[in-house]
Amino acid sequence: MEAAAQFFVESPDVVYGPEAIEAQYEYRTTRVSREGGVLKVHPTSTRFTFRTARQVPRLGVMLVGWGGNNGSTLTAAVLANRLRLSWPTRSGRKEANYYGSLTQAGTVSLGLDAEGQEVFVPFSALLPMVAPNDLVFDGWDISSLNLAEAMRRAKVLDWGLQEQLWPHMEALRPRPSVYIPEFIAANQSARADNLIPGSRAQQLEQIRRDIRDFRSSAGLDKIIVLWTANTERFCEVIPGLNDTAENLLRTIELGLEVSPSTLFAVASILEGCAFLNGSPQNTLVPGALELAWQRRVFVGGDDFKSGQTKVKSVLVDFLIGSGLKTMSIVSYNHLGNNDGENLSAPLQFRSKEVSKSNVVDDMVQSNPVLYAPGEEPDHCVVIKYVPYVGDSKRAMDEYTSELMLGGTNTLVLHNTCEDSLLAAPIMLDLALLTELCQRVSFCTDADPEPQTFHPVLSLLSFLFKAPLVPPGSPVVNALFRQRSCIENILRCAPASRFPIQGPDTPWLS
Ligand code: NAI
Ligand code: DG6
Repeated sequence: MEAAAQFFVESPDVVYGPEAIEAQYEYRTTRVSREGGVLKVHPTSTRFTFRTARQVPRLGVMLVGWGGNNGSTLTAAVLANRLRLSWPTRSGRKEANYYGSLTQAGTVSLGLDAEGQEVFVPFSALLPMVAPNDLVFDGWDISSLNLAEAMRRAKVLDWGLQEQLWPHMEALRPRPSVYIPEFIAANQSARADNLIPGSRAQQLEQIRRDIRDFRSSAGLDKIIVLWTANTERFCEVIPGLNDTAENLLRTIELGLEVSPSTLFAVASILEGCAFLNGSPQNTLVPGALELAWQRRVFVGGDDFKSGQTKVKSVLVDFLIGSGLKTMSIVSYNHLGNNDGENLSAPLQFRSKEVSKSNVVDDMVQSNPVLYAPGEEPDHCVVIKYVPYVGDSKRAMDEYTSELMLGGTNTLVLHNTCEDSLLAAPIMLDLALLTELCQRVSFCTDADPEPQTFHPVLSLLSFLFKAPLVPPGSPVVNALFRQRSCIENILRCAPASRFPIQGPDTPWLS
């Protein structure tokens, strides 16, 4: 097995032009209708032309919560890779890498070679993508610590790596941010010393100025804004307040209730920058989604899918897919980082509980042989704050399933890892894939007008616990169906000869 860096498709259906790759693709699927109690399956076929601009932009990523564990760890990871750092540890020398990143460390099979051996390429080789080492970071935090101090506070990285990174991170300082105490836990107030003053409308304007300032001072072509700040409580969706774009903008103008994360989402959309939400709260209220639709700006969310949920979205898919009836899922976590402290408050825990609990719905609904309408497994989520363990999160899960003839099967998992080292590569993939999606357009024979993907980027579902999808589209939680979605679109854009399979195409709607 080898991982080649570059490949070309030799086919009349794929044209490599100087500016774009154009690929014809025949997408075959089926539609099902119900007629008199009989299911009728109708094969359908649509001919697509995909166009992917080849010019990779200079990309800036603005992190909201830059000085947190995730923000400082991602910045450190990119610097460590760019500088090719290595450092001693008690188990030997370690070198910087991008393990955990689907685009950088995941591969896809191109097919068989003349010897019958499978040939693999990294995901990042399928289409021209921004190289992670070229990303430029900036961001906001309510805490004024510079990124070197933030890295030390996070206690995620080995000391030898921190020492080498210190001079490079010291000059990076988060911009002041919006602090509205009732949205995050009261235990966060002590770090809120770096704030944007003024009314909500003035704060919105300041965020927009920050984005423009970063764009011009760093000479960027594009910026993506990623929320990796503390989990907020859910906000109520209220007609007249945040249900439409117009109402949401008026709410901000009048200084009525809006969460900091929604304020950032609105600012990003108004600046034409994609906005991604890595926390569980409902930042992208209907008004924000409508604004994204009106401005044709990509948004994605919610809540990075890093460890426990990733395993869950594989294991339950396997159990139910094997015909076993999973009836109880109990997920217990403890962690000791600042995220854990924030989640020790009931309203912030509730946001996380919701996003961690709805992750098997599609698998249950896919099997009416096992589950009656409305029937679902018990699903319990517990999170406890234990300061001593720091960023090393412990996740324990118990899955109990019914076997044939009254038997039961109980599986127990224990998972320990540095939470931020799982989250940082996911943040990287989110930025790189979102940027790539901005360069892809397509048309069909029936509708030759070029279109882009729907502004709600459901293609990113693999990376989120509670994926946002376009209205009316099904939510897919099963991990490998989500992975197929990304793989398929990356395959069909450059290479019509590859088979495309798997779930329907909400990314096209
Ligand atoms: P953290 O608590 O270390 O960092 C959050 C940062 O946000 C802090 O530096 C805080 O000062 C800052 N902050 C809070 N409110 C802010 C605001 N309004 N504007 C700007 N900055 C603000 O947390 P961590 O571990 O970095 O996690 C960040 C978020 O990602 C949390 O919501 C967490 O639940 C979520 N998440 C983390 C995962 C992981 O594996 N680490 C996985 C899934 C989600
Ligand atoms: C406790 O669960 C803290 C959370 O922020 C999680 O660490 C995070 O959401 C990751 O969750 P999961 O289920 O993707 O590992």
